[in-house]
Amino acid sequence: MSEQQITVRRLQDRQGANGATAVAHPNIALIKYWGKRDERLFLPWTSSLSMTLDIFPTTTRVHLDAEASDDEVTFNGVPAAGEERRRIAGFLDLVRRRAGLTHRAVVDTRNTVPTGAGLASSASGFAALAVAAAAAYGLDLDGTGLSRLARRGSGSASRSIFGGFAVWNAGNPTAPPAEADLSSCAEPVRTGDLDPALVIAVVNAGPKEVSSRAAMRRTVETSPLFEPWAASSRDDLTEMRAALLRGDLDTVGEIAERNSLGMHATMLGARPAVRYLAPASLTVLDSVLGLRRDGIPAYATMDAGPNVKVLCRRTDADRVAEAVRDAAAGGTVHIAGPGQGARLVDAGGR
Ligand code: 2P0
Repeated sequence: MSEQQITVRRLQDRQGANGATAVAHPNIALIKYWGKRDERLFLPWTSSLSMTLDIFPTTTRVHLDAEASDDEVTFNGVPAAGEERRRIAGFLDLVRRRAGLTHRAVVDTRNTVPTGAGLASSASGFAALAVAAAAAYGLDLDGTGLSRLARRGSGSASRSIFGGFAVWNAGNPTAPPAEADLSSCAEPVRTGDLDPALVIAVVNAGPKEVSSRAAMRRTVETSPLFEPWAASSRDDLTEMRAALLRGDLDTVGEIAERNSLGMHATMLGARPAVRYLAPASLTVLDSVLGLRRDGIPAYATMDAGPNVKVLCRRTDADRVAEAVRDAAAGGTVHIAGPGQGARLVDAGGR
């Protein structure tokens, strides 16, 4: 038996198995992540802040296979191929290097969120994969370590390691990459009394034409609006943290709305422009203004897709959902509250 096989056997004995299963939820950013300063290490230009949702979980099982010559990845039972598969295998290589193992893995992911529609499927996906792979390969990581690891799969996944509200720190932009790598991870955000809901209007669940990764790269490289937005986003974060702490949902919503519209402005300024806003998105944005005119505090945020998420009080969520459903004619509407962070649900070997 090789030294590596002995190591894996030791892990198996410790866990009683050679696999682990994790669940993670998507998050919606209220202060957006848009733009990397280091693409290899997934270091962002600015810090971001999000709410982890209690809907659309991803469940991922990672199982080591000593005999396999390659990783085997399935999404909702369908074998993954191309870029999707390459991203997972690259992430597993990172975990293997840290664990000092070369065993391939069988990865089975079940996603309940429409993939590639700007609904953060990569956040829940890589958060669940980080937690399951770290356990399966025997890495002993706390929340900070898991967040740092999840970031290397997809930036926004660093935030889904934590429940409720989380901030992903950009890390010191002048520090050498290895040092910034350590400081760029998420942490929970303290809040005052809040009972928030996010009403999600899915106006189009199909995959987008330009991936968020390509869109943010183009924005950073070509949009004259990027730097001013990044500077104002740093101020937005400071103000939002204060508003969260005093339980001031209206100010949180106002900041979230301007931060998101500003992010979309940076994309519209890119050359060529990236435009995720669709006619139906604008109709939903109008309905949010209408709600506010009627005295219902509701604030919109949008990601790399045409769908609109509306922050409001839990007690207003049904009324907001009704207005948004009328506006998003033909679309679907979901109500989410704050959800739990990523966690292991079973380290068994089935
Ligand atoms: C966010 N988005 O903060 C922002 C707002 C989209 C708009 O994080 O390249 O899939 O894998 O790090 O995390 C989407 O980008 O990008 C995203 P990568 P990711 O939620």
